[in-house]
Amino acid sequence: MGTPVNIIVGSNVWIEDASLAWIDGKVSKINGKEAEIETPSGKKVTADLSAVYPKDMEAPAGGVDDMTKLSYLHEPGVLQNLSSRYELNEIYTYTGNILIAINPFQRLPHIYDAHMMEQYKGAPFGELSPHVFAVADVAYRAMINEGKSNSILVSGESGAGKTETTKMLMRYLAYLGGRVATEGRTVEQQVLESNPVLEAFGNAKTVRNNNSSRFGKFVEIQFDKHGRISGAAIRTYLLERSRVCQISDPERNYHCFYLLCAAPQEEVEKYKLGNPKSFHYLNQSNCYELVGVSDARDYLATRRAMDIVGISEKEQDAIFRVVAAILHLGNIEFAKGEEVDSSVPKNDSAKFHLKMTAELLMCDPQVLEDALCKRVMITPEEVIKRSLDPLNATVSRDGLAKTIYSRLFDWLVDKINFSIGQDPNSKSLIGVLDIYGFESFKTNSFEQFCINFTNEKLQQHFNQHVFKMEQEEYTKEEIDWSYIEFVDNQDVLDLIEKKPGGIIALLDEACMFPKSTHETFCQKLYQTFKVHKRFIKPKLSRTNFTLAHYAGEVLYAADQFLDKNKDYVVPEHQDLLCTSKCTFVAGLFPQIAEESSNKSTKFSSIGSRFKLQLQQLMETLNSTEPHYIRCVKPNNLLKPGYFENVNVMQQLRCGGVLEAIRISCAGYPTRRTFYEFLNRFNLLAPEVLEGNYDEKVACKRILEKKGLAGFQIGKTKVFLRAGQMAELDARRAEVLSNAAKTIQRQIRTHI
Ligand code: AOV
Ligand code: MG
Repeated sequence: MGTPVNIIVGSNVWIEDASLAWIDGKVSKINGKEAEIETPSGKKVTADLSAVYPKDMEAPAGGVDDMTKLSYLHEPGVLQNLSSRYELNEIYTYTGNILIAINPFQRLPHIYDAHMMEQYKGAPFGELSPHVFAVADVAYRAMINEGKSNSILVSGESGAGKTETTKMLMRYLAYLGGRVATEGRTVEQQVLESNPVLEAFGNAKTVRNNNSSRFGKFVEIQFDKHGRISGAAIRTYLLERSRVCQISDPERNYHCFYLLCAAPQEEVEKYKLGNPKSFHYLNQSNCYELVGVSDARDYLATRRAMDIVGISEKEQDAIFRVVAAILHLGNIEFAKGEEVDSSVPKNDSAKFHLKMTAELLMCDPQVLEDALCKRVMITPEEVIKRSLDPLNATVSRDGLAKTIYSRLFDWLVDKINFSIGQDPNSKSLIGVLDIYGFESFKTNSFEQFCINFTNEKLQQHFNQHVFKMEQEEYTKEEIDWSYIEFVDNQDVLDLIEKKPGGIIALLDEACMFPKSTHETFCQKLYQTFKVHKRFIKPKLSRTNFTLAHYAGEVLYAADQFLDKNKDYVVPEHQDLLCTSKCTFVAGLFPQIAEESSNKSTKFSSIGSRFKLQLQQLMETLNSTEPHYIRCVKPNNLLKPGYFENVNVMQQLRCGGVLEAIRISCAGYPTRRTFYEFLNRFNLLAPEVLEGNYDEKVACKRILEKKGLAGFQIGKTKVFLRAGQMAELDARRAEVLSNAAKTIQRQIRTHI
């Protein structure tokens, strides 16, 4: 970013440093293209002049609230600004219209209280300190004034604070668009209380976040013509199903399992639960409790939230009965049966849990056992019941647990949507997106593939708005603009989603072809994308592939891609549950009509369905005015007070924040139509509007009279450089305040 200007001996500069990202120092010598720099600790370092950046010694100690106000806009400047603000607990900083939010990992006093909400209500953007409320306020005002839908996209890596930010946004919107509390539940209350319900069933402790959302969420808040909340719709994406039966230390399963184990005694007894340590689905990890969290209290809170979102007592009982059933199901262990390759419940304990599962799911225990241990094979000649060996019976059991749980989660989402209700007359909405950020682990599987695909999509959306829109606007207005290149990621998107021929399409093909394995799938990928510059075949590997994402390369292990892509409910499981005597359970597994069940061989894929969901999401987003919030995780310790430079830098790069800063500052971040401009600033030079005036000329005169330079006058708009709007506003405030004083004086003299 930027090139060094006038670096001389004595200059204060920033230089790159492997562990701290950037360190500052003073230039002590210059030899040709190299500079010798002395750091405050007395160390001497040499660096190439092109890698030395000037340090702004005038920069305010507490940082600036908008990056566009920095005098030297480069990476070290940005980082220094964020870090010095973070030290003062100023966790929010603007970059033009983008809000950067750094997780404080502690409750900061008062920053989200009612008084704060009152302050931000209707305040012009940028007037008060940066805040999530300000972003929500802009979105709300824009919606009211322009009648256009808005969306707020919150992104960041796991634990960066997306969900907390989203909740604050929702609270603020509920405050703006809420009604005075009347009897009964209000829509906004229900919208807010949907959060604890979904978190209980869709969040879990992971190594990265004690309350990690294991699903993506788009909440669409609908408003009536008076700007009041009139309905809402929640869409969720890709719940992590594997967690239900597989967890690794020190993570946890979904919160609801632990909540239920901590429920009041009579419930625990009713469901024959007890210590979470006794359940296989929970005891694969040694973590049962969370610091600062009471599962018992959260159980009651979840129940209360369920009441508010309109889930009846009876339904709640059924929900927790199903949760308990899953725990018992996981404890059904299998041993070899008498026949070859068959299996039976291993011992009395397994039999007990089988009986409990059947009881809780209200189905026949023998049918349950058969559904777990046997498969019906239909051949043209006959129908054969084939036994499964203990290993396959266990796979069948886990499959059943995952299916039930994901149906339960979908039921909750549907129920909440139904109960909050949609407003068919709503003209505009504000959508809030809380979705997993880019992920790159040591081993990456199908989940990461989908997550990173989402992020590519959102990155493109971001690019298009921040960059393309900017350029298009300049072109349309026919003003000077040296185009800045940005990396377009359409090629990665094509690689993933193109039909036919993209990775998802090839995966579906592989899943439909009975003989394919992950190896044949990978071979096909290697052949097809031999020369694709975003696809890399790792040397020696036969089952891995690397994609060059916008945020970096990610190595995917394809060994479970085929299994994870199959959206398939074993017919025996379906038959078992759709005949449950419990209407709730049966309702989770509606009987498929005879006609379509013949087509049940028709393949349904998670990848393709997800792609479609994403397409719909993008369509919705494209019809809205977007606002971006980038959440940043300052450290991996999840503790307050630590600001890890390299870590933060990496996140700013991945989120496109640095690119956006570069673009918006290089150009003209502020623009106003002539009319708007004159409306606001004519009082700076009222004479320019006298007589027959031309709007364009009048704008230019005002700017010149105020001694501003570097701005541009387009066809319909004035384009201002970073900081110029603030300067004009300051002058305007002066004029207004003088005028007010004069009036007061006049009034006084009249009295
Ligand atoms: P995430 O949504 O981005 O991660 P969360 O919103 O769950 O992250 O935040 C993680 C934790 O950081 C929270 O549980 C809080 O303890 C803390 N935190 C975040 N924001 C704030 C804030 N503004 N004030 C105080 N504490 C905060 V994930 O869902 O894992 O991708 O998948
Ligand atoms: Mg989250």
